[in-house]
Amino acid sequence: MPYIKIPKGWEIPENQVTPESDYINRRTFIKKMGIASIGGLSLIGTTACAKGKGVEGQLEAFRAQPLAATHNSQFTVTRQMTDEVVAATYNNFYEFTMAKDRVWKLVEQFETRPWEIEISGLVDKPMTLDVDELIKQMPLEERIYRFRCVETWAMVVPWIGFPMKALLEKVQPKSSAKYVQMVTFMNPDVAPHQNNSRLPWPYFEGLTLAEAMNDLTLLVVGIYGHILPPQHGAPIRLIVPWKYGFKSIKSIVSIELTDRKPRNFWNVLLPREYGFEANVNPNVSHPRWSQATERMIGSGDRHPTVIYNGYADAVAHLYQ
Ligand SMILES: Nc1nc2c(c(=O)[nH]1)N[C@H]1C(S)=C(S)[C@@H](COP(=O)(O)O)O[C@H]1N2
Ligand SMILES: [Mo]
Repeated sequence: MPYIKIPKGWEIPENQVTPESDYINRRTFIKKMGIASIGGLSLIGTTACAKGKGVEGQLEAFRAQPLAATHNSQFTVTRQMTDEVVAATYNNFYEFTMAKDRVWKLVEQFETRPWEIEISGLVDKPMTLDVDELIKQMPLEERIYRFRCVETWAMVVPWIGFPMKALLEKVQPKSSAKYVQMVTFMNPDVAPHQNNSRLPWPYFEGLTLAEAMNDLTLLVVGIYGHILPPQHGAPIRLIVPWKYGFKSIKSIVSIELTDRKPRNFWNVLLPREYGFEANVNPNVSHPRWSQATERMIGSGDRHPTVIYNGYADAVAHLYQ
């Protein structure tokens, strides 16, 4: 099992128990002052100068790398699709920054190829695969899914990926496997916020094996018809559309089958605010956000939150 640093209770003083974002804002501010005084300026400078083209210029390079995938019309939603630029400039990727509108810039020096992903633990056929080899072997589908963050914003985007089930069948879980633990890359040289040692990097998440085997659970390698831009968690990330966004771990390097319930990043940081299951539910408020309604990014339209984010038919049986 990859090494995961669990912060002690005293490392998370009560007065820092604020948002998914506010918790880290204060620290980011302190960190920035630190960077300015120790010569991290070159890092910031490179980003600003070399890439003056804006997000459209950045996305051009990805549109030039289309991914062939079968559109699966079973997963169309009635809501309006989120604009690509809106989705690409409003991201949670705390390894880089807490500021949603700055992630797309900070990821420009994040190299997502070559990239290996290790599948290990309670499986008959453990393997380590190059992500592009994996993509070639897998049946790629495009699915339009609703996506809902616990901060109450929502979007509708066309993901390209393959059911996690297809990968798990390849490695053949042993009958003792009950859970799947996933871990994100660790590289503080390119992901500056990973220098914040108060956070239990690298990011980690988990699912029950039944959740991982559900048909909705996707390993995503593309969006809007092309390979995934780094801000969305390139080269490969999870999407579990009936759960709050923090479950959908980005830039995965390790998938491990276990017989013990995995920990998850936000639950370790703030156990009274973030659980393991984290299913979208309008009737269960987060301590700081009512979950009764959600706001579509881009349009700003508000809608009532739907149980399991609208996917009850596919997943409600998992929680009887
Ligand atoms: N490794 C990693 N995965 C992550 C996060 C993160 O900070 N690091 N943020 C999560 C949260 S809170 C959300 S809402 C979604 C955001 O995905 P998007 O930026 O593609 O919309 O990614 C999730 N996966
Ligand atoms: Mo989120």
